[in-house]
Amino acid sequence: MFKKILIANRGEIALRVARAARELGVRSVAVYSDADAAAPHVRAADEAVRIGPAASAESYLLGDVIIDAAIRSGAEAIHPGYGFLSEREWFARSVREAGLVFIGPSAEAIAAMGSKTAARQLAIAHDVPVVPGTTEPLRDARDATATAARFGYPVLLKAAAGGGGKGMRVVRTEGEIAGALDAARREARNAFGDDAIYVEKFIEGPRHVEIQLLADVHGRVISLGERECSVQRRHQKMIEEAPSVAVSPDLRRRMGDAAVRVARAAGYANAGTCEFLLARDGQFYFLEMNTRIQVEHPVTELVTGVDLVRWQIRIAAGERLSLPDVLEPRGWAMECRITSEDPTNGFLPSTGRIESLLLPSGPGTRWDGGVEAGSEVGLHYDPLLAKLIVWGATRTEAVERMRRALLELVIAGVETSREFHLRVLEDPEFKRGDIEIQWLERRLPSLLGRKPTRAELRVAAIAATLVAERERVARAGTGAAAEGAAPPPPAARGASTWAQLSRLEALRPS
Ligand code: MV4
Repeated sequence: MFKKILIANRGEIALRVARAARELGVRSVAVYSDADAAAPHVRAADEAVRIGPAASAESYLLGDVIIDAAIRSGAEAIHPGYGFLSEREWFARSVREAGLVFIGPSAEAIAAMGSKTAARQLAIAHDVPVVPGTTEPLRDARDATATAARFGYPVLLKAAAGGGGKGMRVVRTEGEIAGALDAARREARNAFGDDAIYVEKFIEGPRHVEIQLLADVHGRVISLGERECSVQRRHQKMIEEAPSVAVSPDLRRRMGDAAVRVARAAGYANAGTCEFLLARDGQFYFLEMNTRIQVEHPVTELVTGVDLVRWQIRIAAGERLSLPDVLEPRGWAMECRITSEDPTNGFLPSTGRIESLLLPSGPGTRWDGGVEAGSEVGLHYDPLLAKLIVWGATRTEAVERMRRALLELVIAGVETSREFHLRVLEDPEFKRGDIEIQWLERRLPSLLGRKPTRAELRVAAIAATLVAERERVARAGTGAAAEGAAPPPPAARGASTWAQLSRLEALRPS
């Protein structure tokens, strides 16, 4: 085992890796930008190295500076977390060439999965189902028209270098295809510097189901089952769970076997995830492989009892997987991503200081967070503040437990997704597990427009009365002063309007 590793990341995932390292008796080195000098991940590690100013491009994305920090601190390996340098082929190669171990797959495996068309070809060659379509880039609009006619509308134009939905266009009629091809090319060129576009049949209303894999460097690959990630908005997942209501033990085995074949074909080692579309008819299609630990890995940990990050480090150190081939999920796990975004304002990022933070705890409750009271939330990094993960014996228990845990959570100072999550948990379709990749966006108006309940109005009325009373006392105080009555301060004026409105609401007959 390593004596010391460097964590090339920040926030909750840096803390997650530091915890795994400590449990293994491995020392950890954090890196930080000027914005993160006082961040929790810096204190969670045994040592910390400053790598640059706040901007990611001048700190967390500087591979050479990070490798240099690893060498100087005597670390033997680098854990990249997710995002930042985690899926950069050149970084994995540079780490290896510096005589260090990259805690992740080889540069070659990252490259093999980086091209979506190459990954598709690899899947096809190993009998893994992919969506009907091509793997050759389109030449021009004429080629696109002929190819689309072959598969039938609707079709989806996708960037070969793609991922994350960039350079993707749905085409429903022949008349739209030339314009869509131009638009997809432009977007792909800007995003990836590569404007190659190919065609797939468009699958309507599928679920996004992914398979978690672990592979050691001795050629053993195992599946840890699926995660259901359909609750997403603009390719940002909001809630994930394991298992999926749509996956039977037989389907789990078939999807797991398919994912294992893809990983073997790529010579894959370490933790990885194969993404699939699961169509309404039960057909599944391989989309792409993510060559990193993912944000939502804890739901798999809670239903399998396997510590994925600990295994990442053990695998990188050359250990053999000592887990069974088949790991049936036990119970149900669910994760809500707590972000500093304001759902009532188009999910606009919210900034400021976290004034207070009260964390949920109790049975089946896990908090993977990267912030604390006093943390400044800016615009330099991803808005993910923390993940709230729960376990229950059944899906219903997990939903009830998540609701309870979200009610315990208090974050003051920045807007967060907390209340939005509470609303999703009350949705009858969500409660039934009746979700697919377009569900959240279709449901947004009803989720955001929902009227407060009687109980919520009652709480608001009680709070309003307390605020009004405090204002009355404050006014009595200023009235006694020599200057005469001053208007209440702006904050109090705002509170007073709110107080009046909520009192009126609460007094309205039901
Ligand atoms: C699709 C699809 C429907 N049909 N391919 C989105 C990003 C990339 N990973 C692939 N994506 C999709 N590919 C076919 N042939 C729908 C999506 C898609 C999607 C997939 C997974 C999770 C969320 C999504 C949201 C919108 C579209």
